[in-house]
Amino acid sequence: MHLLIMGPPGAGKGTQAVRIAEHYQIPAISTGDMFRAMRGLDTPLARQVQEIMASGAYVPNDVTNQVVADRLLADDCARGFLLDGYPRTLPQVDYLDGVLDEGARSIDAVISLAVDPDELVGRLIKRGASSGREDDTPEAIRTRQQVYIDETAPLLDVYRQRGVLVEVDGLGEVDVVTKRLFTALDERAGSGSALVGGTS
Ligand code: B4P
Repeated sequence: MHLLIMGPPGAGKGTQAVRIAEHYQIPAISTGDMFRAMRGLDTPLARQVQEIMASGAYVPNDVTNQVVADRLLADDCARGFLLDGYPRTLPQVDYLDGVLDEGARSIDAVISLAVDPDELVGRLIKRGASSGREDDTPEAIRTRQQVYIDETAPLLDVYRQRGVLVEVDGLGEVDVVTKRLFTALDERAGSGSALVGGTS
C-alpha cells in the first residue's frame, strides 16, 4: 500500500495521515515533521531548514528528496507507506517516481484534501496560538498559500492524469472528514484499483 496525501497548508494532512496509517498499518511519513525534528540540531543544514520553514518557503528539493529517500529505506516501509506533504514540487514527483521504480513499487492512490483558503487561515492561526509554530503567523501563512498555488497545486493534475487521484472535501469535523476519506478509498478499491482493505 503506497499512498500520498496532499492539500494546502492546514488542510489537515497530518491530522488525517495518522488515522489512515493506523487503518492500513503503514507508517505515516511527514516531511514537515522530519524537518521540525531537526530544530534542536546545531548544524548549518538544520539552521537553514529552520529559517526557510519560518518564512513559509519550501525546503530545497535536493535536501527534501534525500531525507525522504533515506526514510523509505527503513524496514517499516517494506509493506508500504503514506507520504504526508511529499511530493510538493514537480522535481520531487520525478524523484519519487525514480525511487519507486527502483524498488518496483507504484503509487496506489493520492488523496487530495480540499478546503476553502479562508477556513485554512483560521485553522492555522488557531494552531499557531497553541503550538508556537513559527510558520503559523499571518505573513508566513500567506507565503505558504501562495507557494502551494504556484508549486504544489499543479501536481494534482499530474496524478489526476495518472488516474490515482482521490479527491476529498476536507471541510467539517475531523471524524466526518476521516469517514469521507475512507469511503472514497473504499470506492476506489471497489472500482478495481490496487487498493486493499485496512484493519478495521
Ligand atoms: P507541514 O508540516 O506539511 O504542514 P501543514 O501543511 O501546515 O499541515 P497539515 O495540512 O498537515 O495540517 P494539520 O493536519 O497540522 O509543512 C510545514 C513546512 O515544512 C512547509 O511549509 C515547508 O516549509 C516544509 N516542507 C514540508 N514538506 C516539504 C516538501 N515536500 N518540500 C519542501 N518543503 C517541505 O492541520 C492544521 C490545523 O488544522 C491543526 O491545528 C488541526 O488540528 C486543524 N484541523 C485539522 N483538520 C481539521 C478539521 N477538519 N476541522 C478543523 N480543524 C482541523
